[in-house]
Amino acid sequence: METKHKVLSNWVNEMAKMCNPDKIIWIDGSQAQKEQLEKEAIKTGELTLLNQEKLPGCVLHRTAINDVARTENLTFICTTKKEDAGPTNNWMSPEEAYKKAGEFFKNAMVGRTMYIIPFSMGPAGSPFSKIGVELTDSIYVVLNMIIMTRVGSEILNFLGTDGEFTKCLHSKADLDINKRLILHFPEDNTIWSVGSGYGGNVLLGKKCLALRIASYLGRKEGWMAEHMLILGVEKPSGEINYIAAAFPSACGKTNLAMLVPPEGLKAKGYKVWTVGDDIAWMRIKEDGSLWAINPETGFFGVAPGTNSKSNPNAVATIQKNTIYTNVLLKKDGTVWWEGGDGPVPEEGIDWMGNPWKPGLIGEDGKQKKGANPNSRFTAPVKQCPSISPHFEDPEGVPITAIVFGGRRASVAPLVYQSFNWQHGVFTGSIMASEITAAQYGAQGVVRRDPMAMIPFCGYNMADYFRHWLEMGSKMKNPPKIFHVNWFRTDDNGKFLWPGFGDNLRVLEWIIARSNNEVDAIKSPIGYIPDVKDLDLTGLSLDNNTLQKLFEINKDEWEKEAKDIKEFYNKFGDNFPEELNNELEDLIKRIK
Ligand code: OXD
Ligand code: MN
Repeated sequence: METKHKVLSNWVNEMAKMCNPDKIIWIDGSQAQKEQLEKEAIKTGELTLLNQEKLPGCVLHRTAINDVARTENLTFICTTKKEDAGPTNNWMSPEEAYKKAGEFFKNAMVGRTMYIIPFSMGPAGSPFSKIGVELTDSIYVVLNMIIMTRVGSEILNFLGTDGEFTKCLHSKADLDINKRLILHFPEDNTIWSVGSGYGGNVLLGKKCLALRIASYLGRKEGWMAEHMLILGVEKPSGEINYIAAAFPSACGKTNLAMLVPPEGLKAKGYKVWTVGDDIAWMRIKEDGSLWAINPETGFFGVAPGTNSKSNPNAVATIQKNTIYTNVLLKKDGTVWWEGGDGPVPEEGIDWMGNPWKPGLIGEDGKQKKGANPNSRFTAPVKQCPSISPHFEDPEGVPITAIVFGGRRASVAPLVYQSFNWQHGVFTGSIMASEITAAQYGAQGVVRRDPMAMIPFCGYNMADYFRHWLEMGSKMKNPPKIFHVNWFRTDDNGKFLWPGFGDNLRVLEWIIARSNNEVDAIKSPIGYIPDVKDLDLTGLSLDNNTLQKLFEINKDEWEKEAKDIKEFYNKFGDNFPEELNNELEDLIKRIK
């Protein structure tokens, strides 16, 4: 395979000269080539073939022990001017970044093969889509990209002789954390990632292109790249409303995207359709509405906690053609993770490759986990039983409502609606999520994470907020904006709301509000439901619980407003005045 695209072939030659691979292979997207690569990776131990009777087409991969999550401290936005990266991103000058990483890339592929992966985010030919080419020395990356994106010769054909593409360079190099860098050059439409083998750092179509670079392009070109799931809620009448929702990592995006209606709503005739679980690209169409696609073709989901109760659609999706990363390997060649289905296995090989049994104590005095808490499955979207018939639609789906959310034990009620678009942008900009003791140790610590984009915005977030405001003013029918909190607790730390499938009860109200079908109560922070308008059949929530779910506590909100002000102050003069005004108005209303 070759290309007549001059810029592409020159760039490939230049990168090959620097990385010095023994061989170069173009990924053509064929089944035969994929199988060949799988075989090779199984031979070298990069992959382990799982029980093919029980898990056909499935393999297991273990990353290096110090390489199991995104490394935000080693992730940089490299713009000429520092202020273009803004106060929430790490910044490095392009000159320094190319030089520093260039040293790590030099001869990094000696004795290895460089794979060239042409890929498209979004259906090729759709007005939404963007093309990238990733160079990598990892078969694991190639096989993941084949699931997560549209890969192969077709994409090269589509690119033609002079099409635009994002230049993505990756090398594992020697997986040394001291020589690891994840660099974004939005001005050059380029990504360089070196020294890591972990998904979020190396599947460059995902967080790096589809969020960081795409958010930059979106602002320039007048569209939006967001950290959002997309789902369709089909009403008994057959009408489908699409919702795009942003939550920080580990707040249940994949579970919500694949929601199974609870008995009561199922009996009413509700169905839920999955369009995407992580990323939404959104454009304003001629009809003055916002339309969205999921640019990916796979799920890169967190395994622990995924089971037939929490997410039956995910469990069904990952029974075949799935790459498992850092999970426990069972004796029968199948896999398991904490919070997974079935009994805890009596023995197995843990995510680090060591013999494991329940109750083993690690060096830190804690019980050793069989699977890494951030272990993952990579599986094709098409295998999901709830996949939307519009998943591949090049036109996307029309968005009725945008939902923001976080994990808050207090402060935020179950659901509220913003007063208008500008107030909705404010609502997104004040998003926050609590770090739980179980996860990170510092219980109650709140991290501000506007629109869940703190780790993923490729430019100054003050400009990002302005872009959101401008998008709203360009729309005739902007989506209505809501905020939800599934995680409010009682005084004993017990969740007040059942969550999971029952979240559809809240989505039902959101859709009714968006279509002006139901009234609401005006509160200082937004519109909240009259409880009689929520379908709670089959739930046994007492009055006290309901009251607590919707409580807006003056002291808590005054403290919150102070914290928001401090966060806003980081941005300096560049910050949109509209949002400062919204904050002042909020302070007045809660008084
Ligand atoms: C992800 C994340 O992997 O948000 O999707 O960390
Ligand atoms: Mn994510």
